[in-house]
Amino acid sequence: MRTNKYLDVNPEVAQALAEGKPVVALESTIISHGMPYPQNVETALQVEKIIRDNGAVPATIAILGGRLKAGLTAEEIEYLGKTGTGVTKASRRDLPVLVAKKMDGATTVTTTMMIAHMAGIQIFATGGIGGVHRGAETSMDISADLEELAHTPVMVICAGAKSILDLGLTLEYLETHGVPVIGYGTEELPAFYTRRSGFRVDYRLDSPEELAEAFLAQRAMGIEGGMLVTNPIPEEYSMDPEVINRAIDEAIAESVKAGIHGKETTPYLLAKVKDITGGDSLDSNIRLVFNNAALAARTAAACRRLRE
Ligand code: PSU
Ligand code: MN
Repeated sequence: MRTNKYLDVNPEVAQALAEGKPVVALESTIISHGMPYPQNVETALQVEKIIRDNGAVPATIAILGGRLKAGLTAEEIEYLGKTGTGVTKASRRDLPVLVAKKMDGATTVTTTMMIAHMAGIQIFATGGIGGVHRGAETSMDISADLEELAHTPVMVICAGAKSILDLGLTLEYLETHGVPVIGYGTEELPAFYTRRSGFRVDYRLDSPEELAEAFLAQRAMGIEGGMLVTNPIPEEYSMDPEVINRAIDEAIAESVKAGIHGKETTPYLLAKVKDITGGDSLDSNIRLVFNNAALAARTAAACRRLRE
């Protein structure tokens, strides 16, 4: 925990942390840049409910008026969802100026991990992480999320990564930086919309208790960095790999043609894929986030039991 004068932990989250109760962090770029309004707000509120139903307290994270917020009100979530891409997508490099200038920022996996750690929250659920983009050998576009996983002691529970990324290079990068990549109930890295990618994860673990044991061992040994848990989308919501991969290829071709680069790339590709698949991908996206939220809450509860 690295608390500081810019951090506001909401009272419910602060109380849960003080009592050692399970808390799960959630990001806000998925709200502002990852989904359209109003589904983004509905999803964010439903995710919080799922976390409560599974025995933990949700802490959605964002930067509002220069304050680092751990735990948002429903009104604040509505504001972020409605403002959408009008809110700055905030990665590690953005924090100093956003805070100094009292601006708003939607937190990515990177900044959600940072602020969760400042608040003392160890478990974080999201949809997908950033990674090494296809063509990174020339663009050098590698998400800061991977670097954060290498340094910040937070468990990130996601549905793998979308094949807008080069999944093989993403795994290589994580290996180099010492980040354990766990498959939840699978030996294969899930590819977000689909359960399979053709790439193997480092380890398969099968229960929240096993996840908690591995994470607490990492902490007890003082090993720097976090842990990536990849949880496959439930079978009934997974997409036809051919359909989704064709949509992704088309989205990438359009982004190249339109000259999209830098931090715009990921939001642009996500929106294009959604347009091309006519909203089917949005439905899958929502379902997999629900699935990750439930696993995160159960894992946070398992961490608590193991600590007692
Ligand atoms: N991938 C998704 N959905 C998302 C993101 C990534 O499937 O919403 C968001 C997350 O906030 C992630 C960020 O941390 O995009 C990565 O952006 P970049 O590739 O610019 O680092
Ligand atoms: Mn990038």
